[in-house]
Amino acid sequence: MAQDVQPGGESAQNQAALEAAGQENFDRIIAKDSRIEPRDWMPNAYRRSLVRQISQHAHSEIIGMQPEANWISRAPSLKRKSILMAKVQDEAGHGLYLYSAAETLGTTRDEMTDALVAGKARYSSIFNYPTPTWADMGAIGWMVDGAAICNQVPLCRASYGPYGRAMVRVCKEESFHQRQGFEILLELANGTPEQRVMAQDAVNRWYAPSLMMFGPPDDDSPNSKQSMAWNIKRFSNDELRSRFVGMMAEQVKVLGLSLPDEAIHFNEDTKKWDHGPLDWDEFKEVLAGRGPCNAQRLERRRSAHEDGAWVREAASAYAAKQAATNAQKVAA
Ligand code: FAQ
Repeated sequence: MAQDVQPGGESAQNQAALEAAGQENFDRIIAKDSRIEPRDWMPNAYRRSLVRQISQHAHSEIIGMQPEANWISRAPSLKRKSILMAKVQDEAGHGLYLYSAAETLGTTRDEMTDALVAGKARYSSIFNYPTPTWADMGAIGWMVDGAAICNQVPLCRASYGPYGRAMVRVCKEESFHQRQGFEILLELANGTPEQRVMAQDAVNRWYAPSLMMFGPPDDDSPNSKQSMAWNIKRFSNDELRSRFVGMMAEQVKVLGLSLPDEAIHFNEDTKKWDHGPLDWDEFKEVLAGRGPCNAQRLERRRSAHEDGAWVREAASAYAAKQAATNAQKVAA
């Protein structure tokens, strides 16, 4: 008896078979702890989650240039100026690797940038705090880049190939950034009494925001479980935060400064570092766009984007001209 085939039914069946084979291959790659590459089939939710995380990460690097760029012209010596300028340029480079990694997932850089300048995209909470003194450059390097390293070294093993590979280079540069920040603080901590006070004040102000960089507590982290099942994240937010506290608790002794948290201790039962409570209401306020510098950071990014419009237009016109010349050469 002839089978009753619905119009389009055969291609729908083929599609379903392709999806099933794709899912099977994807699951096998994840189970082997191997890598997904841009042309591999991947579930839409995996793609969306990666675009979410990688684009936020890219935006953080770009917005993260602002608090430090603020000090390039005021750094205390030519040497300090050039080191800081190189660091800020590195952050721009990190943003570009990350936008490129996100583009391999099918989202254009223009789409990501538009979301950022429209105030619809997230970027790290940490960059919404002010940098009133030179010691803030030390605290950002030591604590913010230090937290970034703790968080990002495991991301070098992220299951999505382009993201993991970008992270390898980013982490090498962040390690240099952390040391330069530590060295700024070390010099201030061993300087005049006023410099020492300035260093301690910066450490006090950046401590809690840098712990919040790791994201909400595990019980309040909606993305962690799935991200860990997909081998994007390797450790939970609290695990990484605890590791970071342990790292700082040791290094602060070398600086001869202190961390503004008397609850810090190594918990022998859990074998983890514990710390005092954090103000998660403040974190939520910053994420909602109401942190101390959110409006300023976004406005600066918007105006820089508008000011750069002529560069993008010129680059597009040049690319079109080159393409036309090449096409003529091929035709001739
Ligand atoms: N700020 O469910 P989870 C740097 C959001 S780069 C703002 O736990 P997830 C270098 C989160 O997106 C710093 N939003 O989320 C540098 C989610 O919202 P969504 C950036 C945050 O993804 C140094 C919601 O809360 N680093 O510092 C934050 O599993 C110096 C629920 O959270 C990265 O982006 C936050 N702190 O874990 C540059 C690293 N935390 O998306 C210049 C890559 C959480 O559902 C100068 N990203 N949220 O709307 C990650 O590792 C993860 O995405 C986490 C969050 C750990 C940030």
